[in-house]
Amino acid sequence: MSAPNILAVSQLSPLYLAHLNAHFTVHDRLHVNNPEQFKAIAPQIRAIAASGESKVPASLIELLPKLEIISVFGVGYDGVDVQAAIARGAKVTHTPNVLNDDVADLAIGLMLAAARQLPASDVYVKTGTWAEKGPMPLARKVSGARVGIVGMGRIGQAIAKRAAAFDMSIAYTSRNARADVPFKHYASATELAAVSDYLVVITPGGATTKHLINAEVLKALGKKGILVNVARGSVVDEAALISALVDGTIGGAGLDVFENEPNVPQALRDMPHVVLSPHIGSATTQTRQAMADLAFGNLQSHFAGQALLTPVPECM
Ligand code: 8YV
Repeated sequence: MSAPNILAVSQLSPLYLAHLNAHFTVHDRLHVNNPEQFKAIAPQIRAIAASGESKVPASLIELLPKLEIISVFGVGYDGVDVQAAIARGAKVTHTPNVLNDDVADLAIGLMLAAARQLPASDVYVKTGTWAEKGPMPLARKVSGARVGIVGMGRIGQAIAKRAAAFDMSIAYTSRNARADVPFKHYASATELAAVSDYLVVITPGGATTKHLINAEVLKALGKKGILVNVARGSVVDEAALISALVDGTIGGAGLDVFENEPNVPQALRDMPHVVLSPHIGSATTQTRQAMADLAFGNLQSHFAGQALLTPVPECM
């Protein structure tokens, strides 16, 4: 029997692609690169391989009558129309847990970098400004401060664990209060921001959280507050954030995700009190390998007729 045909819908990690190429017939972005050829192969596509940032809309799913599974290399699957997949009889899988540590590490890293002005300090030394002008302006303290976590899922809890080691007081907001965490729950992001020095966003993307962090939340965070986003760019109203940073409504930001990646507004790139990274939350060799193994493992299990390793909750 020939290897199942798989459509890679966006540029995938070479680690994931290596597994796919060894076991399947992979059509890498054929729908974009060669629509004519794609039309011919579409009826034979049995799986989609995607990344956390991929868009898999209903309009694409409808073109694939034999689609059985969408395996996302990433925990977030907000770009996938899960209901359309289910309607087609296809399952969706993702890669939870294996990236919790890395994303939480980066959240703390961005918080420290923004508060302690690490990128500016680096430039200060390397350009000889230290020798020229003397000590740098003072920064803000992280240890013992108040952190508000927007989203208390697996990664939110990993961030809280790290924040606790910094003696931070921890509170959170999420749709429902959790019985299994000891932190104070706030019903809204605005209420949480009002009692936070650092607001860390780690809630899923998608329609329900779009622009959850808006002008009102930023105002509540206040002029000494620092926003950290390691979730999805869509969760923060980027225009409102830029205004808040420009007029001093908030004190600074550490951002790993953006509304229109990989395009980052020039205004954010120009601001000295903003620290940016290019969506690297899970980008370590170890974690990306674990994600590749799990994303592939889901496909392998499916085609072997076994239970999926990590289906998304809607497909459990
Ligand atoms: C990856 C992610 O950046 O897990 C997610 O939801 O966004 C990330 O881990 C992505 O899937 C790799 O392209």
